[in-house]
Formats: sequence, structure tokens, C-alpha cells
Amino acid sequence: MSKPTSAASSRIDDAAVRPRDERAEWLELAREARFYLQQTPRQLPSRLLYDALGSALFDAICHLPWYRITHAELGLLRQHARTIGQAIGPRGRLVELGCGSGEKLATLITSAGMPGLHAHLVDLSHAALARSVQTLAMLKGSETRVTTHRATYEEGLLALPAGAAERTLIAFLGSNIGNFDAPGAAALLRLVRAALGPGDALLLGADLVKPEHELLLAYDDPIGLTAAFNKNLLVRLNRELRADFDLGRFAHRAVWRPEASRVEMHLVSLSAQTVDVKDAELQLALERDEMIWTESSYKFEATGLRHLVEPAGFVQRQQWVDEDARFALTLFAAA
Ligand code: AVJ
Repeated sequence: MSKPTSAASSRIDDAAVRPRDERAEWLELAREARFYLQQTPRQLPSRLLYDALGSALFDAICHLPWYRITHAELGLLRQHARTIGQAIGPRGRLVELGCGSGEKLATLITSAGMPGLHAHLVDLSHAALARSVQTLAMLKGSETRVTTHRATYEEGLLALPAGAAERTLIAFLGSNIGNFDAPGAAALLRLVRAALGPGDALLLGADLVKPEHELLLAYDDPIGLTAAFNKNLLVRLNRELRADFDLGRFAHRAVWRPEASRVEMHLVSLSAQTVDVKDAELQLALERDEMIWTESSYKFEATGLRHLVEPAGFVQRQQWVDEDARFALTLFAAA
């Protein structure tokens, strides 16, 4: 499935993996919705937020003054690009898990000057991959080769050609790790480690604990973008699973749970109501104030990150912290 490209300086391939089958994906969506909506409390996996509109809304969120992760991380990437670039060396391989718009990778390549880089982009959203490819194609003279993987992180990692001769850096940025609870993060990090050889590197972006009012502004912003991002999950189920969620009868809510060190996003039912999710063969009876839990965003302590990552087979090399935004970029070497 490789496509020719019109880009001047980049070559683009689709991954040499089985393309995600549309019907299989739809069946999986129905199965997941059915399973998670019947849990107590009711839930939906946050991964499902990233359809085409969801990815575009998340991109927009990154421009909000109250959501400081992206801006802080771009600053750190720009400042320390040379050091990060040295972790790969010339003609290396860079894998980004959840590339979104591709802006972070483009910033890194531009600031570090990584000649002959082979970038592997892993994202669930076709639209996000297309945007990333475009962003990278616009970089002049870097001769970056791009391979896209429309896949989950786990599938993307397993699809990487093993035993590559080139040095590899896996970039897991934007505090995407924050969507995993501790056992989930540990399992994913072991999978990341398994895709690397000794001396390869992991670049991890992680959002840090900060005052509650700042967290609530970031996850329940005054212009309602995050609310739209959250509610779009119901729009998606209405469209893809023939559900009949009445959007006017749900509210977006963000809660900070200090004991668990995470922000939760919920969709709260504003009245007692029943919802039919046809293709999941599910009738939901929701009470007033009952919630559907759609996301956890764990927040970290900068000094605690090594205790999360090192047991998976890494050694911390360097850490850069934006103290103002409370965000950390940490470079690990595979042990
Ligand atoms: C992309 C998962 C890192 O948790 O901060 C933004 C997603 N959710 N606003 C995050 C998100 C609400 C974001 N991550």
C-alpha cells in the first residue's frame, strides 16, 4: 500500500501492515461501547474521542490559552532539539506515538536538523496522519522519509520492523501517557522498550501536578471547546452505532481527583433518560446526574517519572521542566 508523493523533500509510505479493516473496526467499536457503557460507573475509552472531528477539536484545544501542554512542550523541544537529535544521530529512526497534527515532530526536525530521518507516525485518526504528512512535507531540505501507521499505539509498536540497524527514538509526547492508569502505562512502556534495542531512546512528555483551578480551566475551558471535544464522542456513537443520544441532555464536566492524581472528564446526564445504542444492541437507562466517564488525564511529579519508566527497562538521561506551565520532557535510554 505505498503511495507516491508530490512532496518535494519527503518520501511517504503507508506502513507495510494489514490495513485496518473498516468492518472489523466497527464491530470493535460496538463491542467496546456495549462493554464499557455497562460498567459501574459507565465509561467509554478515551481513545474513541479521536475520530476526524475529535482530532480537529483536540488540535484546536492545543491553541487555547488555558491548555498549556502543547505550547510548553513545543518550547522545550525547540530549546533542547540538538541534544535530543544526538540521541538518534544521522539517518536515524523516529517513531511518534499519537502524532496529531505533526507540529511537534516538525519543530524537532527543524530545530535539531536531522538529515535523512525516517519518521514513523502512529495515530488512530486518518485525518491527523494526513495533516502530519503535509506538515512534514513542507519542511525544506530535511529529506525526511515518512511512514504512516493508522493504528493504536500497541499495533503501531508491533508493526515496526524489528532489529533495525538505525538508532531509534520513540517520542511519546503531549502527556499522552496521562491517559493510562499505572498498570496500563507500565504495560505500554514495556511494549515501547521491546520495540527498541539497547542504546535507543524514549522521549516522554508529561504534564505535572499543578493547582486545581489551573487544571479545571484546562479541562473545562471558558469557550467550551473541551466540552465539544467530549460531547463529540456521543455524536460519533449516534453516527457510527445508530445511537440516539440527545446532546442537549448531557453536560461536560471536569473533576480533579488529588488522591488519584488525575483529571477526569465526564458526560453527565441532565435528566433521567433512556438511550438506544442500536448497533451495540444496548438500551441504557440513565438516572439524572449519572455520568459516563470518558477520560482520565494523570498528572505527574517530575522526580517521580523515572519510577514509572525505569522499571520497564530504561535509564533516565536528561529532564527539562517548564516550571511555569508545569510540564516535563524527559529523555530515557533503553538499558
Ligand atoms: C492528548 C490525552 C494528552 O489528556 O490532556 C485535552 C486530551 N482531553 N483536553 C489530555 C485532552 C481534554 C489530552 N491528551
